[in-house]
Amino acid sequence: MTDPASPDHAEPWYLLGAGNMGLLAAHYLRRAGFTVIALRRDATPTLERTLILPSGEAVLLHLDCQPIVRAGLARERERSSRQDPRALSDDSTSSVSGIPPAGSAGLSRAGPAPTRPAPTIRRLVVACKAPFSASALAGLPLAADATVLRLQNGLGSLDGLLPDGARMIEVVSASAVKCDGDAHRVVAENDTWMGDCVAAGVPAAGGPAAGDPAAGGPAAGAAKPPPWFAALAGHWPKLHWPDDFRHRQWRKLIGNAVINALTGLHDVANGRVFQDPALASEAEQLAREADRVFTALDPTWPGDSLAGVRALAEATAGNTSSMRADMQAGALTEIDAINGWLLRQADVLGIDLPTHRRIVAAVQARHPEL
Ligand code: KPL
Repeated sequence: MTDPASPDHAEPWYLLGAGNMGLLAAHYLRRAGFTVIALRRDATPTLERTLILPSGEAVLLHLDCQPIVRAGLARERERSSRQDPRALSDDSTSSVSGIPPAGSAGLSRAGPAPTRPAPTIRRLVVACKAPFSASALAGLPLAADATVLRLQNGLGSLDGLLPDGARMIEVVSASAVKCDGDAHRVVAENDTWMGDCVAAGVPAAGGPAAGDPAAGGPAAGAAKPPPWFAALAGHWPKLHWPDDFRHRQWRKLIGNAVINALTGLHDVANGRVFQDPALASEAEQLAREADRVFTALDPTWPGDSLAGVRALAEATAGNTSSMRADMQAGALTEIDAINGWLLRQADVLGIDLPTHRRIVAAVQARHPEL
């Protein structure tokens, strides 16, 4: 099924954000025969990470790295090197700005200057945390028709950041990977869904228009999976390309909008959200408000998401949500891409979301100074 010699395998995948989920994606891509290159801010030539699979098997991931060189800078360096070969060995790129904090997105702070011109990136996995997307992507030498897999919580974090002709594929995963000492432990290998990015309010697959095209972002993409998908699905357990992708994505967003925000703010495990009557009541309001937005965007949205959120909280009862972990670490959270995205939709639709407004303000009030 997988033919690593096929032309489709010749094009490497670049990885932006070698954290837990990025490494899991890299592992599946590698297993499917694709080359994966980690993008780095420094000149580290290779990245070695251990991934522990649910079976207990430890996989040593050895990824080649590519230093990030801004598109304009890459052209400039190429031009100067033609005029003066010494130009490629100078140190000027160490002042490149917009670098996510070390460790936050699996990227390091700027180091010595890269010495090769940057290749054009045609396939990219964006797995850095949502708030770092703009700085991580700024000036990357992306091909005009690049394929980008967005493996991040929340929605809209890449809006306006990709070339107009890029194909952005959203990845929604119920799998979970945790840091375990120096290793990355896959604690749950659950369903993962992929689908083309469709702007909110735009019909997903040629259906009637619903609501207002509120979010901006790329227009509805092709509904069919790209050619490489079948090869990848043979090696990425429970990977699907569903027809109702958008609803699955929205269900995940509601789960995050309720559980992450409440567990982060109150510093509790996921299960506590429905055990504590005050939190349970907040959860109910958050879910109800989110349902109003999704129903306005798409009248076929079933609404009544609370039961699903409760089931998710119970299934992950002992977990520390990613937002709680961020807040414990004093890091920036993904609140803007999750609840903030809902607020932006609601704004355009003329809907008030008082509980989301309050919770976004409360979480942001705890953000570190930038
Ligand atoms: O996706 C999650 C997260 O923590 O980001 C949940 C589902 C809430 C599990 O903790």
